[in-house]
Amino acid sequence: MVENLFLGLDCSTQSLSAILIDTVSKSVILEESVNFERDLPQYKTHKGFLQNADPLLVHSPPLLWVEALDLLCQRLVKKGAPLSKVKAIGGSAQQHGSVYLNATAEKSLQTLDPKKPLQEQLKNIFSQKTAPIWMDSSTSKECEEIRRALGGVKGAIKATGSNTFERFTGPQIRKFYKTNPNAYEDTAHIALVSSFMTSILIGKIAPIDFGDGSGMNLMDIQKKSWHAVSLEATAPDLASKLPPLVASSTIVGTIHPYFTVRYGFSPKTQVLVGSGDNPNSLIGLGLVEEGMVGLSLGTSFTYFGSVRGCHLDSKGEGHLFVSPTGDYMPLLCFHNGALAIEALRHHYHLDWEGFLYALKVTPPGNHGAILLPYFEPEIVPLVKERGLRRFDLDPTDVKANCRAIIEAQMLSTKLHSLWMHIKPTFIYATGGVSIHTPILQIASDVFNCPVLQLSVSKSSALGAALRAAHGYALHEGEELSWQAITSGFISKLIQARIDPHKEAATIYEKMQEKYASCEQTYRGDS
Ligand code: XUL
Repeated sequence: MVENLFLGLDCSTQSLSAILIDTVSKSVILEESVNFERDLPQYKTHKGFLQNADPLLVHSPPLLWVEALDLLCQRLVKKGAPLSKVKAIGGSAQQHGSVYLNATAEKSLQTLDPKKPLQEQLKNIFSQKTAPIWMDSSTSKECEEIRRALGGVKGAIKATGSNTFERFTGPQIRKFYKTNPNAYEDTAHIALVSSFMTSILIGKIAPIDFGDGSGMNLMDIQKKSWHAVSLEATAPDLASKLPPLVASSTIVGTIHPYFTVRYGFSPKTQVLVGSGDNPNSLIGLGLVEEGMVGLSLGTSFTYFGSVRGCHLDSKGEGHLFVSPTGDYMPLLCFHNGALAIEALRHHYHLDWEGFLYALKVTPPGNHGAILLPYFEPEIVPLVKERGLRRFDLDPTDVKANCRAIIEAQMLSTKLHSLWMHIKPTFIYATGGVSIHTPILQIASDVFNCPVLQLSVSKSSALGAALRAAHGYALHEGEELSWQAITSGFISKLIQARIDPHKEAATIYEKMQEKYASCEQTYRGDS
């Protein structure tokens, strides 16, 4: 039986997952996962991060990820995963988080002894024992300082693809330098979560790829190199602590003997540069051509796609990342996604059945009723204080309120994504809320575009495995199209296709203007 096996690893906020794929049969061979809170309770994390009295401070211990890697490999071996046949490994990780390594790190990584666990050998390589992660929002001051040096919001966007954001790595590094200058001085290398995990696999400090580099406020989004002015504004001597930036198809080394001896990987196993979970997920959903967009309906909602041109969001609400395909990946992240729907359901004492029934018996356009659902402060549009606002909507009309929240979420997504210059041909929907087709019908009608409902829970790990397959083929001199790599996998994941209803689409087209003016009124008032 001919097989071509590739392994994808994803170090997310709450777990480390593996997915093993065969690109000949286009199938997932097996999946395995380590849950940080449940499986490694000694690190005392809650949902993968450390509880802090200051809710703005969100850190995780990187040693937890180190130990999780050993545990994951043990579980793969126990399950009988054919690790000796894996040709290449691709890594994915939560974006923006930073790991601070001291001068002993390089040697410790190089000389890993297969007889001892990773955790024992790597516990002293950190110049800061905890890593700030993407949920940290304690760096407003540093954002302001770096933004000013880059010439304000527009300057920051033009330079790095995004306005300065609290969770982005540059502001985090600046805060570390300001609050702990000695530990900063002791830092020889700064890694992202993805490059840190890759460094362990290859036993040396790994480069950062253009995709994850775009989430740092430190990379020149056009030239794809470190941005000198931003580095200067962030911390002294920063260039010497950062690894090189490389394209996300780059093979960065072969696997360290630690993994061949201990877990049976082949010494020939190639390791691809790691990338962020969002760029990986773009590949895991098969969004490799312009016009294909992803709508991830989780706790927060994200909307992203693939475009050729470097189109920036001059309002600074969205981000532009480099895609693994070499094109660009615009992304919007809405805080009030599923969490807002849950809050509304809770308010009206409705279960999901009741909520979906309300969508069924109310008409598209909701007779012009609009609800702005800021149960939590919102990222897009920027709303700093939580608060609801109803326009032509009676708060006691439960059913109309249910329809209004979904219509507002979709109209907002459409309105704020205009800068992306993407006319969607298909919307690929994932995430917990996407199992509800009446919600996807509203998305389809608002965007006047078919929505494909996908069943995939580990799109980032799958994307990492597919990236490994693509990078390996390139390395072997074979030019494989992204379409050829992804299509066989993605077609198996499609559960349903939801087409737009013409009349509803016309109603929403007209409603867009009213929705925009309601948002403006709210922001003017608040
Ligand atoms: C994107 C972001 C999150 C993390 C989650 O900018 O902050 O999607 O990557 O892991």
